[in-house]
Amino acid sequence: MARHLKIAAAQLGPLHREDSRAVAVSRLTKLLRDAHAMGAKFVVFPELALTTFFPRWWIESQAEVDARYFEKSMPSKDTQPLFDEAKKLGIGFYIGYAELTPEGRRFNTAILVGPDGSIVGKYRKIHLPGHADHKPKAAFQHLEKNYFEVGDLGFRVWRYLNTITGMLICNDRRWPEAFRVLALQGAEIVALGFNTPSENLHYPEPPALRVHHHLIMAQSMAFQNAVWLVETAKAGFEDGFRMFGHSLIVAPTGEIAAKSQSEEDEVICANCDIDLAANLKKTMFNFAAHRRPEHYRLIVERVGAEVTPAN
Ligand code: ING
Repeated sequence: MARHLKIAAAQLGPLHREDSRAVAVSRLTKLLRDAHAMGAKFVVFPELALTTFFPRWWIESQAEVDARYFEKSMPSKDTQPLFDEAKKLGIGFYIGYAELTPEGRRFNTAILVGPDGSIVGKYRKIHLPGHADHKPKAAFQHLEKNYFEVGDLGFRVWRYLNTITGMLICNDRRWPEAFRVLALQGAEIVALGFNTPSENLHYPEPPALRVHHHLIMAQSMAFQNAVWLVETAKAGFEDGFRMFGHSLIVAPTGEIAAKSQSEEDEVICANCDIDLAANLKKTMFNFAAHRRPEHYRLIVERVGAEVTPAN
């Protein structure tokens, strides 16, 4: 009998600089109830789901950044209502937030919360895009390298809701190695929240092309690693800066099982057959039978590309 898990991607529309935690939490809680009404048992919220995407702003004062955008504890009095509602409904969830540790370290973090409200696992974003310096001439900043440290917890999976579930965040979806490390640990589900600007910071890239990239990456990463991939956007115009939606639930076959239609608060849901990947993992993507790591050494040893031709 194949295992099924009803999974929802709970997409958030814009959060503006002035929006309080309470506003964010009340919208997240409503999305949780909507997902529950659809029968979902696992809900994936976006990256940095409690605040606006603040890395688009250069903020001189670290104290201001910490006070306005980082969580000193999780849950806190502001976020406890979300944990309480999830426990009452018996729903597990993934949520992304900016983490300030007691030691004063800062990460772009995501957690897996069980249906009993306990924190099962934590992931700290490893692929930080953008830049660390202020670019005053740019239309907007992308300062994740300035505000966050590279994650120090690695790419891990957890036993979760009778599945093996791993976590990633946003830019990680552009790096095949991240998915492969999870798949090599037996991942059956990958949960990934994202905030992706519709405009490119560096050159005039057609917005439709950015969405095309998002869609082909999700389908190929899910298929090549035979995992269910749930990617949830925070979207819409945040203080005038647009981010795209296209939240997705992608099957291990690479087919899109559900996709959001708006750039607002929106829940999409799919009844995922967790054993759908069984045949793929036994044949086409039977890693043990087909992979040849002895020929992959450059992937680990070399960081940037270097021209080293055989002739
Ligand atoms: N956002 C974007 C992302 O990787 C980005 C940043 C967009 C980088 C397009 C490169 C190209 O989807 C986050 N938050 O990583």
